[in-house]
Amino acid sequence: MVNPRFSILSEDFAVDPYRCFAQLRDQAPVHYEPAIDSYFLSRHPDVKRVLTDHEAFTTQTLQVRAEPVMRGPVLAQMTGAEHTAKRKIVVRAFTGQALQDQIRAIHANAAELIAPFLPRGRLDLVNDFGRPLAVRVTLDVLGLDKKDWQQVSAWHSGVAEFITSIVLTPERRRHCMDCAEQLEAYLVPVIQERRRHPGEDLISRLCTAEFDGIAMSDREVTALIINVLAAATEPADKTLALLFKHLIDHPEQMAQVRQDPALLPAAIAETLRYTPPVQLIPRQAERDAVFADGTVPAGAVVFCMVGAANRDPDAFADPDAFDIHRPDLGTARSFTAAAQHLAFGTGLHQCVGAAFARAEIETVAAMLLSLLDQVRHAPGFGYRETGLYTRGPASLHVDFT
Ligand code: 2IO
Repeated sequence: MVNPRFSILSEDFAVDPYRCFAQLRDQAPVHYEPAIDSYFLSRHPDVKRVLTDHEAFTTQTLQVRAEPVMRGPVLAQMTGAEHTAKRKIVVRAFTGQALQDQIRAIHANAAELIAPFLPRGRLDLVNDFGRPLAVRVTLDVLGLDKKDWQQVSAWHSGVAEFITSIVLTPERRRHCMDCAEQLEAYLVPVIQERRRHPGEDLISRLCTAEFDGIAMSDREVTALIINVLAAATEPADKTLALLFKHLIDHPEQMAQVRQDPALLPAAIAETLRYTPPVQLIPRQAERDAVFADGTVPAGAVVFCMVGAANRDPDAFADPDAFDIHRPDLGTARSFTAAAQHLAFGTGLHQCVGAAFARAEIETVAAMLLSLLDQVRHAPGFGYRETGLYTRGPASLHVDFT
């Protein structure tokens, strides 16, 4: 038995969830959390089953977890022909020529943001660089005005807090809703303008695209813009900082990646497996579901624990080691539907931005590796991660040159 007082909501778990995962998988693979009336699944095969059995486990819970701040239905809520058509519209906006243009924007943003820090020899990779970069790249992709980035960033924080919090006080809920309402009011005139004068940006594509005769309403475009804003921004700075943290902590692997940049995708894939920035994926049980360790009742909310599943010894050998050479990683597959790690989810609703995410982290990491010679932890700062739903370093102070 796991300590009966063990809780996902405890301070202990928040400080370091990774040290609890083995016990959860072994002794409570279907862990019930009474305070929030939800089930937490930690085994790789169980998580995979929940994410691929779409009949038994639906995304209905997003109606309360996301729709209020998204201001409409997101892609993950849709099913059938509508889902297929609209997913294709979004996929197109994030692959092919569109992706090539986005890589140029990523490059330009990163170069501009890093420049002032180069003479100083020190920066906080999360707060000085990663977070502003993530927001600006997303704004460029969407075709929104970068001069508004601080305002949009503040609204985004409120939206992200809503979808990623496990418990929310009525005051915080009000704050998040205010952010979402103001963001919507900012976006509606932009959408109307792009419908009249479409450009090459993502908002224009969402406004004008049609697939099998299916196009999007203003409400759907708004929801998808906020969906993309959150999904492209929230995990990006975390992944970048975690990649550098792991490479700094494993100097021999850092040296290998510097020597052979072709290893960078493996380093990114292993970072996503080892420390996925999105730790939880919610689903709702359509009917009673029996697992080896217990039953999840119909209607219950189920959280897939991606971090725990990615370290299941049934899926990866020596799972608690960071190893960019691990034979079971499958780097090329790692950013596709065939991925063994579950950082992008799996099944029908697997991340549409996986190729974009890879391009973003790869472009920026390659640039930083060549600019930040001898990058290492700056002494005296300590290291702390925050977040249960999305999780990453609170800061990452590094010295270089
Ligand atoms: C609102 C956690 C930022 C997504 C959700 C339906 C968002 C959806 C995810 C990721 C990252 C977010 N869920 N991306 O887990 O689009």
